[in-house]
Amino acid sequence: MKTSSSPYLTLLAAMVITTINGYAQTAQPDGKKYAQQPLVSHIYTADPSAHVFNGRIYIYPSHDVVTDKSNANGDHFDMRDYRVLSMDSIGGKVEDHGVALNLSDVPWAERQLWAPDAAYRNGKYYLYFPAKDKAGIFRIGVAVSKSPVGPFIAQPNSIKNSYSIDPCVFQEDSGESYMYFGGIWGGQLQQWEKGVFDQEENRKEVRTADQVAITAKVARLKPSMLEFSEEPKDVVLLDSLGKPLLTGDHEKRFFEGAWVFKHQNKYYFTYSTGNTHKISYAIGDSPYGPFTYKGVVLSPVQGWTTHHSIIHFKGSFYLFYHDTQLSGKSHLRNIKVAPLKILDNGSIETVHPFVP
Ligand code: FUB
Repeated sequence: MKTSSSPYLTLLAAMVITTINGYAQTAQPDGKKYAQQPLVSHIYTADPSAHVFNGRIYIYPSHDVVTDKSNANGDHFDMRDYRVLSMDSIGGKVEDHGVALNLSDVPWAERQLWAPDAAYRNGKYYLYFPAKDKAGIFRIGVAVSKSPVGPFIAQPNSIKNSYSIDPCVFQEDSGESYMYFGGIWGGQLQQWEKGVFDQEENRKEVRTADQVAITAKVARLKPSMLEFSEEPKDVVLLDSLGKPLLTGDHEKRFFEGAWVFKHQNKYYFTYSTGNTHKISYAIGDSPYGPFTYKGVVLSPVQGWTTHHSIIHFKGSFYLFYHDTQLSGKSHLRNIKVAPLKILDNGSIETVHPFVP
């Protein structure tokens, strides 16, 4: 399925194309060369949550749209549907399976279908997604399908006790599943400081720089995959001295976009630092944490946001992320994939989005 929008034309107008080592490389206006190219260019895509189901790679991205809205709440991220992409190998043809879920088919949601994730259990696929409800509050919903590409049927209500954005579902081999979620500033997490949504408290920072930073939440899911089985808890992020990361530590503290995976019996909590534009990681011994900050997975890309996922496919790790190569506009993004190296000591080699 294709759409009529043509971000590629915008790209051609804005970028210089050169050829290096036989590969077409597009360069930023400042001459920097991208290390990877967009996976698709017929639609704008962001927030790629990739999974391997039945040996094939499925990507669940946000579907960015052109809009003239713009404000600090992120209203320019005005997405109205989800489409699923898939490929049988890294570098293989990317198939667009069309619309998998429409905003108009989610009874509780009013606008802004932000970064989704997906999971499989007992013969069914679950699409988890944030959206603003009719009161303008971000909640997390779930929709179900028998196929990884949908169509997904939304549950009538958002997940009870869910709030904020960016759900990520991590599953143990046993099937036990945990949802991580949350995002500050436009993601509203700071508006839940008092345990209920505070409409007035829409400042970016509600804690002082020397206070422990607001962090992501985690809750185990019921076997139905449709509800939390417990109250969401804080994902504690520690520095190398074992102290919680502080609000003023914008280089390291959690902003949004959690993604969790397990490697050599350790749990990797990876996330975006938002306004310092990094994807970082922290390691722990339990899906609940605490997680100790270790370093940077992805250095800043072109664009304000980036958002990622990590898969293990045919013996190698891959990092999916987005930048704004096609449009040069912060709300019209395109997804990419890069090889990811995890060293024998468990540390991640930082991926750089530009060729040195
Ligand atoms: O796509 C909208 C928002 O931008 C996502 O929810 C965030 O993670 C950021 O990528």
